Amino acid sequence: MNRSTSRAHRLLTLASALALGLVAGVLAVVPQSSRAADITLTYAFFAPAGTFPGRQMAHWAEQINKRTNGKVEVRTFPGGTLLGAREMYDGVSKGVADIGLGSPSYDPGRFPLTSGVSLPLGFPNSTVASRTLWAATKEFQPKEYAPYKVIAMFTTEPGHIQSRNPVRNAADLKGLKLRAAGTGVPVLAALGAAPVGMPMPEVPQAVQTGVIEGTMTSREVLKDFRLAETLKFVTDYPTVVVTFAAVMDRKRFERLPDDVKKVIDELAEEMPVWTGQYHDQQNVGAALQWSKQQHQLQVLTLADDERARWDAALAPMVSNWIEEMKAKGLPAERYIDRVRALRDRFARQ
Ligand code: 3IO
Repeated sequence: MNRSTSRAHRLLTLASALALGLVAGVLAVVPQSSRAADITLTYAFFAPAGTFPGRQMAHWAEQINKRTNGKVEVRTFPGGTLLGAREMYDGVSKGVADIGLGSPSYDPGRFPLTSGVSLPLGFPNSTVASRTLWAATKEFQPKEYAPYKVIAMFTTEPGHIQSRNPVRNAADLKGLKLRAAGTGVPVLAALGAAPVGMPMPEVPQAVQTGVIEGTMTSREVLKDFRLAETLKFVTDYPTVVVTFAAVMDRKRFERLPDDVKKVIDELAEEMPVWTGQYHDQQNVGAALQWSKQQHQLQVLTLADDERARWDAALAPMVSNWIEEMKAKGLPAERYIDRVRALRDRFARQ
């Protein structure tokens, strides 16, 4: 290369660098994240953002934005700021929010078939129960979701009694005012307690004011709702899961472009595992560790004969549920058979 071509080359390099710089500058002025999205979806949840269903919501919002290259933006409304637990599904139907994350367990009358997943069936964890819930919902297409497009499903781990005073046997439990959701209410009744049904966000105040002596649900609430400050005992007896379903109004979903629908379907397949694994592998463990270290939480084990009596007390719940649902014309027996088979399949994986 002689001197003049070398100079020309340098000039060219400078020119292209400037041109690149200009392009980069324009891109920097309009970064992906702030580029006006074509579609904005509002997403409501009844409990705080830091809880595991709230983290699921944030993950979904981030992923849909990423996988549509910024075409879809989600505005999240956690903590019941747009819709509370009791109004979630009606709120979505009325168009208050495009997406609502609610708990079918809170309203078993409205979601009868889904309540079968929340029977005492011995799920080992949230991941297995979440995958079972989603697979059974796809197979049975329950009528209870007819007005909706289900975009994510998952469950808690099986609930545990978390109480102010130790619960080691039926005598400790007798008449005890404990809060639960959905099928947790008949579970506690069968064990001799005095169950009170209420949504999770109302629990901390109900504990503080002494309206309840404890709650039965997944154990991460000890930290995520700071319940371990008052509830110092967990009974090591896993009971029933609480279900969650995030839905869109079906007609609203149908109006979305095909490429966006495809991403929503793809994410629906991933959310049970993503949420179950976060809850099982990080969330619950961290909460138990914090509660033990910061608040002297004690885990109480049931004696073998006591455990056998509790199991026996809960055993009729499944056959009672089947009779009740059959009377409503629902395929209850087939549903439970499939739920058990799916549970066993996912537990082996
Ligand atoms: C729950 C609901 C919202 C936020 C965190 C949560 N952890 C467990 C639940 C389950 C539940 O709704 C319940 O009432 O037991």
